[in-house]
Amino acid sequence: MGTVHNPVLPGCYPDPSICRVGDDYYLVNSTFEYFPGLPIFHSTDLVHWTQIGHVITRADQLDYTGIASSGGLYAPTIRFHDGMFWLVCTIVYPDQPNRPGNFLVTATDPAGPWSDPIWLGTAGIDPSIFFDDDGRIWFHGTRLALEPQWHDQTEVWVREYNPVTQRLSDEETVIWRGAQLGVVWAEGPHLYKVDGRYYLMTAEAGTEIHHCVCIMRADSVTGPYEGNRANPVMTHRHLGSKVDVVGAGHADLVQAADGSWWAVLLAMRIYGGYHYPLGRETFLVPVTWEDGWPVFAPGVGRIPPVVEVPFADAAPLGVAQGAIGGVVCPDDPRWNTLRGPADRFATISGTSVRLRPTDDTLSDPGTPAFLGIRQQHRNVDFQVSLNPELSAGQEAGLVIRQGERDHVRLGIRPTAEGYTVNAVHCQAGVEHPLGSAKVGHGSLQLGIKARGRDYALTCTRIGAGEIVVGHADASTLDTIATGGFLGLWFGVYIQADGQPGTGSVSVDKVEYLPVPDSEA
Ligand code: 6LW
Repeated sequence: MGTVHNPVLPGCYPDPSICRVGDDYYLVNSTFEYFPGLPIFHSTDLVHWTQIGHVITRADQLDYTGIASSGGLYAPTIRFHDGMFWLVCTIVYPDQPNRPGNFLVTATDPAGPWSDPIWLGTAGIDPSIFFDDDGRIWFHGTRLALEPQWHDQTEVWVREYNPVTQRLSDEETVIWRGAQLGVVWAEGPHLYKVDGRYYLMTAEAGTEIHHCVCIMRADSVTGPYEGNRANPVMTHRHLGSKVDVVGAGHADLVQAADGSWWAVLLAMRIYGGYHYPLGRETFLVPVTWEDGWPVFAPGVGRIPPVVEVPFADAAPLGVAQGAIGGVVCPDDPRWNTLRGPADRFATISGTSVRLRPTDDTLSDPGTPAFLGIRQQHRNVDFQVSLNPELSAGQEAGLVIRQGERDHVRLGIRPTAEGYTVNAVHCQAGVEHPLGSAKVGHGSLQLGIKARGRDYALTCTRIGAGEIVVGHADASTLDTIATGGFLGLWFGVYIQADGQPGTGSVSVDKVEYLPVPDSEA
């Protein structure tokens, strides 16, 4: 017996999709403007998850140009069919909402490489793909209703996919417009066939506190779909905002080899008031079937904090699935850049990475010299040893990143008397100083000590004590404060005023050290 301590993937891992091949499970999440895009996780028991690769790994695979934060890659679906992995997704260009962004990629090895995209010519979000047992393939997705009855009403459409021509049929059926009158954003559709009946599962009411999971069924893939009287079959919205987990929704179902059923879904852990700096995370819930309908978390009706998986090996106590700790090496798959590969600005030598500025800064929707990892724990020390060799106008250091317009930088700048370190909050695009100190020359260590909402921004010089340069507040950086879809990332960066300049920074050691709640 193995035990999942929810969330199964802590940190910003929203919109999970899952499939099984024999005894192997594969899971994928949205990644928005981050690169590489769409991480693939593998598990043999639903408890222990390891990242094995990414789907979007090549600069020429997708065009991320100009995609503002919280645009980009939304809600993928992964399936296995006919010896191949199929993944459908959308790239969203926030300034071009009608640009058709739905695409299909395939791979024989889920670790990659994945193919170049086949563009399906359809707009809207949250595509999914269903392989019927008669060999037919059905593509489905969500869009704002063409003839809406209310604001933000969406519709789920289905079209047949022809794998020979790699095109969708012109014939389209709208199969769902929401389980309740007035409901917004019926989205994240997935079709399944169970015991000869077609099931449509959707997320509804928006990916915030009212989020929920609904289930419908039909005798034909194109409907008509009948909603379950128990809808929504999973939600936390009736619990109010004073609970530990909110926003349960956007689920995908999988049947285990032993016949048991499970759902992965997103939800948010709140702390420090009604805020969720870690973003939307991936949770696991057991599912049973009664009278031809799925029951989520039977007898409990909400995401259980702990889930027993009968066919899993016992996990070492205290180890959270997918959680990270220790030293983060340059080739670690957790690293992300923005909108393009790191080879534009990073050179790896051994365990060090040298960063040189690009033409972009962290305030631009481009590819600044930034390497980041998700904040996955509310209490954690992120500390980085830097050896700066900066030229005039350059700045290098750590960042707590929500997006271009909202982030906190702890950056070193050269002056006539050596370096100064400055803490700055860029809030809705406006910079506010949080503190500064003189730090002389040479190597130093910068740190973010996250303790709930409070981030202490620290600087330690070799042979000298640690100073706290300033504090930042997580509740000014999460999506409750800023809008958008993302949790926070911690990163290292170098940028310049104007021209990039000739200097650089060597990042010699990066540590991400979760602090147990009892010691925080
Ligand atoms: C995604 C939508 C949603 O496309 O949020 O949770 C959007 N639901 O389904 C971005 O993650």
